[in-house]
Amino acid sequence: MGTCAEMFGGIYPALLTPFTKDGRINRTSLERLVRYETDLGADGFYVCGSTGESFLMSKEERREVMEIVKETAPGKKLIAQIGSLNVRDAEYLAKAAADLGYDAISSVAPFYYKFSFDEIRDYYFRLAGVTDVPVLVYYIPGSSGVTMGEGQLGQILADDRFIGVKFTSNDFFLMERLKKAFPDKVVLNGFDEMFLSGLAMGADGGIGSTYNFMADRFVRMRQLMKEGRLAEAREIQNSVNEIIAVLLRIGVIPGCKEILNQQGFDLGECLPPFAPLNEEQKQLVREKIIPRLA
Ligand code: MN9
Repeated sequence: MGTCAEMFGGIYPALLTPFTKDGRINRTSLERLVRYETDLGADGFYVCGSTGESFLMSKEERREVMEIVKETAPGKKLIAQIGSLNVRDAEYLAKAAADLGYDAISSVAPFYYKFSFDEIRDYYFRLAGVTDVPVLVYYIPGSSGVTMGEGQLGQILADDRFIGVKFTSNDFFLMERLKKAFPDKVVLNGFDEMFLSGLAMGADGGIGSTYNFMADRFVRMRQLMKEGRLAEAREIQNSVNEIIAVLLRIGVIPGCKEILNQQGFDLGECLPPFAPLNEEQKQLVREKIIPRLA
């Protein structure tokens, strides 16, 4: 079987969710997107993450996305982000992931109410107990507001039901400490613009928004790093970061959707409260990003 690091190491797009004009899930576009990213070399998919706008969706919509992806990506490693402040919704989605045959579930830490660490740990253990599907901790302090230290994350990771962590933080010291303490668990880098830093500190791959349209570049960087070809890998990181710098100005998720829309996909717009991009922002995508993807 191999370790969790071996089984789950790889490149996972944090899958975007295409919506129709009236805000329903666009099945045709979702299937096409999953196939496209498979062709770009994705090892699997992180379904209903932040990038998938899952915190703006109902549990039924999230289940629907999980089902479509499962049908469209046979043989790919599938991780469903089921985290929700409503723990009953999270449990419903954990069961859905099990029914659909997902390889892992993942959850952001419970946010907003400033829960204690004991409450956060109990939340994770509760979700791990709902089904037999193993769990990937989603550590994203910048968005969730929940910071955990090495000892705290370690308490969760020490449990056999946890396969590792999706690490969306630039605290690479913490990443290194966790990987050193748990070499067999998988660490997946979360910030695309710092992908090489993550690999250098021990990450086994990554999960990212921008992999939706350039997974191939991350696959290549990972391969080059395995071969010790840092200078070539950094050239690709530089090329990727020219694009991400623009995306950070206009908004990453609406921006990723706009890139793919301009490439002929029909992903629609983000759900409110995300605002639609204005003409100036679309122009930036057209002039500063699309030519760099050729
Ligand atoms: O999945 C993503 N994080 C969030 C990880 O969406 C919060 C990243 O891919 C970032 O969007 C990206 C830009 O900062 O690195």
